[in-house]
Amino acid sequence: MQTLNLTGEWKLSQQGAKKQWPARVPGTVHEELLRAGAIPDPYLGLNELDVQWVGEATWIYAREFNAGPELLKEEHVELLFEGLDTLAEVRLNGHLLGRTDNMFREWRFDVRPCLKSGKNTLEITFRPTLPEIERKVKEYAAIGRKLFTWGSCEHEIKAPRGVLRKMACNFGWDWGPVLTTAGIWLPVRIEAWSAPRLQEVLVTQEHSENLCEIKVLARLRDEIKASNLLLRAELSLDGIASAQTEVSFSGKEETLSLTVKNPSLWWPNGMGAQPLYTLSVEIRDADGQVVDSWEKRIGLRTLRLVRRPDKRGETFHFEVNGKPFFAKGANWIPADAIYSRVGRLQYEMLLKASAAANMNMLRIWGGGHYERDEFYDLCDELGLCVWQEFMFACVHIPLFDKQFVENFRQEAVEQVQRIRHHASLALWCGNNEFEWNGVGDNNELRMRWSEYKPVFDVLCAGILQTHAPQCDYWPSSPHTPYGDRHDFNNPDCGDAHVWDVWHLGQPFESYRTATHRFCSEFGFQAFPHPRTVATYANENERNLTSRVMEHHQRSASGNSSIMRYMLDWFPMPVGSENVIWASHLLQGLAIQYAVENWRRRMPECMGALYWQLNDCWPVASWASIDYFGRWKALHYFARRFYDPLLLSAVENADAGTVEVHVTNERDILVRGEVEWVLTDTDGKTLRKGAIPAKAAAQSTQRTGVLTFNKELESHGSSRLLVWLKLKDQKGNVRRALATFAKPKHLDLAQEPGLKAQVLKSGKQGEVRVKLSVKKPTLYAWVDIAGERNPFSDNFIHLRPGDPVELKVQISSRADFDTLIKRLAARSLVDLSLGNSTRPANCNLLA
Ligand code: BMA
Repeated sequence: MQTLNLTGEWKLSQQGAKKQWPARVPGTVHEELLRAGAIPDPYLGLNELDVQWVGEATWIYAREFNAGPELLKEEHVELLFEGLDTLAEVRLNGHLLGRTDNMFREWRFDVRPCLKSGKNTLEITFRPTLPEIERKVKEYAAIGRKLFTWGSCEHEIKAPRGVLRKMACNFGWDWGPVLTTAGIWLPVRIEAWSAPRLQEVLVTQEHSENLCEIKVLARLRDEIKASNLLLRAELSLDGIASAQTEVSFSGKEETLSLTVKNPSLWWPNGMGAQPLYTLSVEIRDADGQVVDSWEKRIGLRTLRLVRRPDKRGETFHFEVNGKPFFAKGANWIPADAIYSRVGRLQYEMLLKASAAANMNMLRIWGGGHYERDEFYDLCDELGLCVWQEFMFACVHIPLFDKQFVENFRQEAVEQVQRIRHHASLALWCGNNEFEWNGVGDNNELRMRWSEYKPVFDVLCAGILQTHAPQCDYWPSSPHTPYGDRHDFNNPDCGDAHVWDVWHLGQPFESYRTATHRFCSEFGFQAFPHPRTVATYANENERNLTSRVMEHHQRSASGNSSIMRYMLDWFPMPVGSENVIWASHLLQGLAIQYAVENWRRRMPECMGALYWQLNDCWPVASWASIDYFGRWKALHYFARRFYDPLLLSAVENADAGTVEVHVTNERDILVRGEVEWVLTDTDGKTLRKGAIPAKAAAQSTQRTGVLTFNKELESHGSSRLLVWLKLKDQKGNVRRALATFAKPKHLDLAQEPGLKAQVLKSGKQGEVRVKLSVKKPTLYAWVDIAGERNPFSDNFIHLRPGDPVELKVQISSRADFDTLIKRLAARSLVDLSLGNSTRPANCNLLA
């Protein structure tokens, strides 16, 4: 096959205007205009409002290219777009090749009739989306069908965007700007061939003890005339061949098998290694010439969703290589609203941070776009299982329109085929929250069950069965498989979106009574890192109620919810920077409450994926990592509460008790002890002791209950702190703290003597910071201006006489002195004292 790559330099212009800008393909109009300085950065201040015209205009991408005569000699010559966003008209040398209406499909056009040898002109016109949405709405109204959008924020396009196959959050979301993009967002090329070509390769695996049988089904695009072709497959690991075989081709498809003895199995993060075998498939002609080939990296593993009836209802857990595991992770949204800018580096930054926080699963939420191949490659490499949704979220879609459904069907087949070989792929799911809010009979503003079920129960499941038979399918998130389908969050079966805290205003404590089987969404907002806020709000605009701060908060109840919960838990912060930090602590605490509870309920609960991992612009949101990649406190908390070995405590202020729990997700028994020290808030030890701790592999144990009712009576709940430290047989240490009063009511020393000593670590690019205190200190954190997320841990509790050392990754080449100048250490008490730039009491020890 010959290919002519058409990515690279194009020209962009607005219809009716003379001016032209250079455009890079793949890309989007917003990206180009921004690069050319033709629009202000929509992520700063209120600029987003000034660039709305971009999404309302018609844009033309054009380029010239030369086609050599050899291309035209081939039997088939096709122009292939891997992705067009969204309403495009494609013209070659003035001939209209076709119109497109789905951003998630590839588009192929036969160009033999109009391709010339020599110079050719390609022109793609992108129409704005809103008039098309309006046209469709009218068309549907004429047949008596209405559509609606359920929005959650003020700044969003209210038109029923679900009529188009385009990234839903493009029209605004409760964490995202309104930037209706257009562009050639994925590679484009001409493909020309005469010899037989592979249409698709489907790989399946059967595992038995120490053996993996791989079946490779290869299908050709066209029926071949003579059976003189050979299909050959080879599997190798780290360049060493582990199996190879070949068969002769007859007809249109052929299957061959490869047997791997003692396969190196692929495991999710934290459970083992992620070996990736290279599988290459070739077809050769009678002369031994390779006429087409296919190569992918696969992992040898089984990965299934297991649902078995039990006394409560039905289990919902994932099993890898026959082993059940607790899914720990977060929800993924597009990493940039101008999504064409996201490259491997940004993927790598976010996915490595997920793995570093002990996550093993991400849910690719249905309101964005299917991610690029690099994303799934990195998930394979890092052991991050993927819960993949079809791109539907919180919109009414015209399921009654056969053309719409057919358009989606083609998209689904292509996307399922594209990512099915990935080791990390754990599940395909139909949509986000349709069964929550979108479907309901006897209401003309809901989708009808009779139209919903054929698509989400039957069509999608069938596509998976045919094109990825070893990947499970789940109709919606959340979904309840039994009984009344409206009971979408039934705790006894299926997955659940647990929004009692935040959206329903319940207290954090309510998480502790939630008994759901698998929590695929729950969350709490915080502002981004102060340095990120500084990118969009000037110093005099950082009060929460300023127009700019409100603009960068898209949840209608966002700021008031943060403040209301803040008053429940923390001392009133003084100054806008401290409000930000307090929101971080609050968010971390909320999600810690939730996840620790569900991990303590293992195996009844087997999954917690918080809403949300990342941001698509600088904004207040539920994310644990902000748009610029800065970790909020939650991400450090996540690293602790997702640790395979978890020590957690449940206090009961009325009874004066503290339950101590050890959750052990490792393969070995944990044997050790939990040392406990009861101090007053001045740090004076009142009582101490140790309890034996034992937790079998893959289990969670309540290892003891400590009683402090006498001390509670004599000292009062505001003056007691229970410090817990688990030490296992291998010397691993995990810490936890229990209190009987909320942080705001604790009688903590205002001058705790927090000291940060910078120590050389001996490793390049790394130093250590030793944190110590004179008085008990809660949520001590270190921040180095200019560094992104350099710490091994942060936001920790410190007891006098028990210092903690953090490792610090230094990206800049700063010497020790400058580093110390840029380092600040603070803790909870600083929030209400208004200390925002308190320099750390630093010592340098070489
Ligand atoms: C959910 C999601 C998103 C939303 C989030 C926060 O249920 O599916 O639609 O952004 O809540 O409101």
